Amino acid sequence: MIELRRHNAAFCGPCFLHYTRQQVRKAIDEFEMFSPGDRVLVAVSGGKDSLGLWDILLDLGYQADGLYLGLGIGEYSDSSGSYARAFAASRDARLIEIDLPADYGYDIPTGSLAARRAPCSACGLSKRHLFNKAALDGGYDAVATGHNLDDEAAVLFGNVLRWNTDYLGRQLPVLPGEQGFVRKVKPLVRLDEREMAAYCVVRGIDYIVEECPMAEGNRHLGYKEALNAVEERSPGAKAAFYSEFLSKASPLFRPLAVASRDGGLQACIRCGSPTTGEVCAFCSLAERAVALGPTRRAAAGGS
Ligand code: Q46
Ligand code: ZN
Repeated sequence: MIELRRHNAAFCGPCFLHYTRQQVRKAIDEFEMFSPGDRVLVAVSGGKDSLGLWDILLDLGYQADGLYLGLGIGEYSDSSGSYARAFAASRDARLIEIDLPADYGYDIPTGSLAARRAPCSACGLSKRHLFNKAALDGGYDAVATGHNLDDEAAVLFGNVLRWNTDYLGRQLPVLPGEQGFVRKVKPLVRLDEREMAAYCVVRGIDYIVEECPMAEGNRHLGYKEALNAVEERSPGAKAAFYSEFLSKASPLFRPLAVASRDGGLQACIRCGSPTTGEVCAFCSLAERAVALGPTRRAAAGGS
């Protein structure tokens, strides 16, 4: 039996699978993420959330292909790639692969060093650009990521702590496609981490359990712990925090986010992506990382 305290319920295996699929279906319908005929590109990391999401979308009958991005983070990347490939093979599904070191000449540790930003910041920037590019190149209608309720609640918590009104206005389960950006959707916002882990166990999906070694010191881990402590005392508090934000507070912040984006976008002179400057943030990061050269890359712990 799988006990879900926030729903005051317990499920057997088959009922739990039904429950998880229903939660994903509800999120897709409620936020109009995509329609049955749309082609969806699922960003897979080899972890429980993204592989579980891909599995659910395939079972719900969606046209979902996977996209794996090799980040060049040592053994973690080698291992996570194997899980993604094994899953794709087991479902006879299409997996597109991009390798940051082989295809773009740098890895995340080097990117972080070059940009003088935390690894997760250089990583997030690279992922956003390459997911979007792959989706545009492949003619996909949407990019789906495995962000779950815990992820979204932690990001929300961080944004509220600093009253980042711009980010609060943009923190939505769906970001519409516009001006060279493909629609981005998060179909797992109604499911938490524990539920996704249980889903993979019940379905027999092998996933990488180790966390990315670069995540250490990531502020969101602390926010998750804080929210888990609240959830422990008040089951359901985390889901309420996030869902009530979407229904009651998010509309108030949206105009602020729109205003901050009205800076006028133009095409990056290197890659053609929409950007506010001449060269987009990705191209500028890649240039600086490649310029560090192999010696610095090795020193940074990359490949
Ligand atoms: S992969 Fe990349 Fe995450 Fe690793 S470097 Fe940070 S953002 S922690 S989801
Ligand atoms: Zn560019």
